[in-house]
Amino acid sequence: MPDSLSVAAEPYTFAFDPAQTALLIIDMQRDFLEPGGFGEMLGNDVSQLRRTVGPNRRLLAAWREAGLLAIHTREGHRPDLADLPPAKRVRGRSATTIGDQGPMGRILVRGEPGHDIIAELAPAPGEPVIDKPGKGAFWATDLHAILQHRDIRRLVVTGVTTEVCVNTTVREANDRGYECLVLEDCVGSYFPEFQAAGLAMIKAQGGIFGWVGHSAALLAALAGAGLVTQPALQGAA
Ligand code: C5J
Repeated sequence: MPDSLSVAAEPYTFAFDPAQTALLIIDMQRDFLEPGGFGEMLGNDVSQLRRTVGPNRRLLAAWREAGLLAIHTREGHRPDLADLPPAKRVRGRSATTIGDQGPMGRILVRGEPGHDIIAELAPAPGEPVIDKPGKGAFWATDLHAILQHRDIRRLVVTGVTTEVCVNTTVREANDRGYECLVLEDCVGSYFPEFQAAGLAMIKAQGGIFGWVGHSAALLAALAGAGLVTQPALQGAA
C-alpha cells in the first residue's frame, strides 16, 4: 500500500496515506433519500439527494476493493426518545415530528425502516455504523475512539445533507485534528443554494474546515496506485 496519494482538490491538493484515511458516509438513510420518506413528506425534492447515490456506490465499491476503512452514520433516537432534546423535537413547529409515525415507521427512531441506510449503500459486515442523536457524528458517539484506535488521521466525507450533518461533522472533525476531504458529487442538499454555500464554507480561507474535491479524482488516484481495478470503477453506477 503506498503511504501517500494525491487528489486534486480545492483550495489545494489533498495528500493522504490510505491506511490512515477512512471514508465516512453520513446519514444516507431511507427517510432522507427515498420517495415517500419523511424528507419528501416535508415537501423536499429528494432528487437533489438521490443524485449522490451512484457516485457513492462507485466510491464505496472502490474503497472496499482497496481494503480501506468505511464507516456509516445514521441520525436517530432511542425508541423511548430519552436522548431527544425537547428543543429538537419542537423546533420545526411541524405537525409531524421526530418520534411520530411517519411514512416509513416512527420518524428518526432507531430500528424503524425509515432509519435504515438505503439498500444501495448497505454497510458490509465489519464496517462500523455510528448511531448519532445529533447532527455531528462525533457528539455523543464513539466515532472518535474508533478512529483513534485505527490510527485514522484523515476522512473522506460524503452523504447528506451538505449544510447540516456533513458540515457539522466536518467542523467537529476539524476541531479534533482530522483533515477532511468532502466530495461534491457525493454530498447533497435539498436546496441547491445551500449545497453551494455548504461547500464554499469548507474550502474558504485556505481550507478553514477542509478540502472539496470530486470522486473522479479520488478514484483515479486509487486506480493509479493499483489499489482498484478499472472494472470496479465502471460498475455499480
Ligand atoms: C442531516 C438533517 N442528516 N438535515 N439531517 O443532515 O436534519
